[in-house]
Amino acid sequence: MHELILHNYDFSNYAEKARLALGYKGLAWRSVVIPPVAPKPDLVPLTGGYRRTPVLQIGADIYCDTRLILRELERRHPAPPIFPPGYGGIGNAIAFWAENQLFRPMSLYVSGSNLDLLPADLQADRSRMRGLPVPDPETVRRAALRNAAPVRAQIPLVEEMLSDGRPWIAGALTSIADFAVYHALWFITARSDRLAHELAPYPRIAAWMAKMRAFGHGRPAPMTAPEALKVAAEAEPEPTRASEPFAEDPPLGSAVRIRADDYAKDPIEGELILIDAGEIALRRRDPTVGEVVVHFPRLGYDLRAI
Ligand SMILES: N[C@@H](CCC(=O)N[C@@H](CS)C(=O)NCC(=O)O)C(=O)O
Repeated sequence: MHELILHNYDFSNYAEKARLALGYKGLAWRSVVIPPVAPKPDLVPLTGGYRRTPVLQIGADIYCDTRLILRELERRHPAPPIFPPGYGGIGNAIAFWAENQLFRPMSLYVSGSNLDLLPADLQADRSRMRGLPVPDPETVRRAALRNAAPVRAQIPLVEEMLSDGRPWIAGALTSIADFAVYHALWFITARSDRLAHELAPYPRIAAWMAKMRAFGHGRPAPMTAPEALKVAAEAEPEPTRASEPFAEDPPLGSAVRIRADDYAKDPIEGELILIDAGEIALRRRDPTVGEVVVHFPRLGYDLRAI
């Protein structure tokens, strides 16, 4: 049984989502700290080009994107559940809102307000990642101010979700909705308390965030990037389960290219070996790590035959 290895860095909010899921499930894991900006020479041999954060490695199987990472943790460690029966529809709908309409202005507001605390090359990297021109600091500060309003207009919606006294965002049970909303709000004060006043008026949010924080991060132990590459090189990818493709999907065994449909659209190429409504997996060979299987969620990714 291979260890869970999370490639992550401290101020990544999506990494915080994964760390908290590991804590909620009470799991031991190895933590590889990756650079917050490209290039990521010790990560891309594993992923084939995916550079986002976090990435979960289990031997020679590489799971990209927290939408799949949390599902995979659930598949291997079902209790306690992040996707309890009956919560999938509402949970995923809330998560989509939290990670798009809520988080995008949040990231511009928070990052622009903490410019002096962030790595100097972060803004330039993120602009390049989105195919945008590199902004000067004044432009970043103006964008932060413009995005205060959509943040302030949406935080009360979370207080309202909790206003009937429910313990968790989607109802009686903890679900994916909690993890997705939490990491967006966590980002507000992850780097400094400068924007803590944005959350101060909301007692239900404060009580709920304290319960989420109490899940902790499980039992992380450090691992170096070369060690993680060695684990992949010495492991065989696990056998894949049976596919359930849609009629329009490329056939299993074909050469395909997959890329994120929002930003950081670096293409990843390989042989299609698993596809169903939730997941797409490609087998690839890399000179450093040999054969690996890279797994993506279906939604949020564009798949083409090449
Ligand atoms: N949909 C992805 C989003 C991941 C994401 O955008 N993460 C940010 C960091 S919080 C990122 O990758 N930034 C660029 C980088 O770390 O290189 C997920 O759920 O994992």
